[in-house]
Amino acid sequence: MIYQIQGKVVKGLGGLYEIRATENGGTRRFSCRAKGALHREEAKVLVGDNVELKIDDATPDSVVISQILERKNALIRPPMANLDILFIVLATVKPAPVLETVDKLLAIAEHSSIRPVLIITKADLDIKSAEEYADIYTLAGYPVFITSSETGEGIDAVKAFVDKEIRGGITAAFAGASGVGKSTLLNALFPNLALATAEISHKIERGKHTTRHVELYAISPENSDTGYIADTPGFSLIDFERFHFFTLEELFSTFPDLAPYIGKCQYADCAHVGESARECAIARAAEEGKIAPTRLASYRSIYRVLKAKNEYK
Ligand SMILES: Nc1nc2c(ncn2[C@@H]2O[C@H](COP(=O)(O)OP(=O)(O)OP(=O)(O)O)[C@@H](O)[C@H]2O)c(=O)[nH]1
Ligand SMILES: [Mg+2]
Ligand SMILES: [Zn+2]
Repeated sequence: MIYQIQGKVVKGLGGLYEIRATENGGTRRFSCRAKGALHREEAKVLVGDNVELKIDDATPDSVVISQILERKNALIRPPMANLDILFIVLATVKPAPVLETVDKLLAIAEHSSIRPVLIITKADLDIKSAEEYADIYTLAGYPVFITSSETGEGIDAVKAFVDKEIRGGITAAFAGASGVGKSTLLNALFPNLALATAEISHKIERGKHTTRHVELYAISPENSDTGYIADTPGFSLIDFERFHFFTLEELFSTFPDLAPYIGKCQYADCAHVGESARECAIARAAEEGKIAPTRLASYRSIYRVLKAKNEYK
């Protein structure tokens, strides 16, 4: 008999996918490939996808992904679909964060209607920086956790947030640069995971790309209504020149902390990029400490790239 069931892609590696499905009240995992059309770049299966499996129980191993069900959203980095919550992880030092990359991730999450949450790791190495970064993102209106997997600081608070928010099919992911401690923190939250971690390189103070693939973990594996959380490979660059994330016109709406000042600049067509604090309400707000200067700098940097892209077209 040939029949179809639905499941969720929890891992994808070299064209082989792992699917978690619920059948007759129990959960089952399938390892399978996708049908031809779903290998093409524009229609590729992503971790987090809800899919339809075609199963022919006369022939063992004849399970195939026959269809990708409608997506809420899809990201390029980390390559995932249907995210509800994105934990953006940055370390105080080793590696020092690039706030522009953090802000780009935030903007992409906003644009995809994904709830962003910031996690600052390695507070044990530099508590002053931890508080500085926390202030920037608290001011911007985001939830922020300061943690240390070394001392255990903040782990209970993150765990309480996860227990409360990630259930009933909610899907979350940890994202951020290599070496910030994503896998280490996930291990602290869920000791059963036993994910591989590695020291960062001393010479270049960069992570070693220890996690190599995106994998989604069911938080209560025995429960069909579980939430999911993903560990993802670290990345250092989010390239707006090369990839399309959103348009210049959409940029402003991805920085919600700038929104209160819209319409208050001297000129209606103010781009908030080069104007003086006298003319631009957003520049003024940054000077007065109502907006973090680094946030405005990131906005301006993305603006310039998207603007240049528009002119080149
Ligand atoms: N001092 C200190 N070290 C930490 C902390 N969290 C993680 N580390 C260390 O940082 C190094 C990198 O941790 P990982 O968990 O492998 O980092 P990752 O973000 O998963 O890196 P990728 O998988 O490469 O993306 C390891 O040596 C950890 O022990 C922390 O809170 N404090
Ligand atoms: Mg890792
Ligand atoms: Zn302005």
